Amino acid sequence: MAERTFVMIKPDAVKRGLIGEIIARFERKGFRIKALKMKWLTREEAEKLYEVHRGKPFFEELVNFITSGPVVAMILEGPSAIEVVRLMIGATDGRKAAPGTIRGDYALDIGANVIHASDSRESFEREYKVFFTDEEIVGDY
Ligand code: 3AN
Repeated sequence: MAERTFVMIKPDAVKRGLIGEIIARFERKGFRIKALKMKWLTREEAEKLYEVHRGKPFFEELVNFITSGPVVAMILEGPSAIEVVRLMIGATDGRKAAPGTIRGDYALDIGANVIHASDSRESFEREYKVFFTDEEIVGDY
């Protein structure tokens, strides 16, 4: 059954010119892009996005990093999108992410790790709303 997930290409990947390569992987896999936007998050928006990590030792670093440059956010749709996209991005720590995954192929850091994707339905619902209104999600094509 078609499911939606939220994906964000982080500032490190945008600065390195990896937007196209990363989006191409999702297109080739067969996901439909339902919304797409480049945005420079404010501190307030970043804190909302990473709400669940508030209080953790790396929270400040995380918010600083994610607001250090523009990001590219998208909503993808396809079968088991949440689980499949998480498999495609790989482990959080770029050094441990399996080769062939996006982080495994492009990241060596745990903070600057190229990409974010929702890990649950609840995360998706919270995260996409930081970037998109429901009117910005395109219809079936
Ligand atoms: P994931 O993005 O794989 O779901 P989470 O949810 O554990 O990883 O962490 C959210 C974000 O916080 C990660 N994308 C990562 O960039 C950052 N992060 C996680 N752990 C650390 C850490 N120990 N030091 C710095 N940043 C971290």
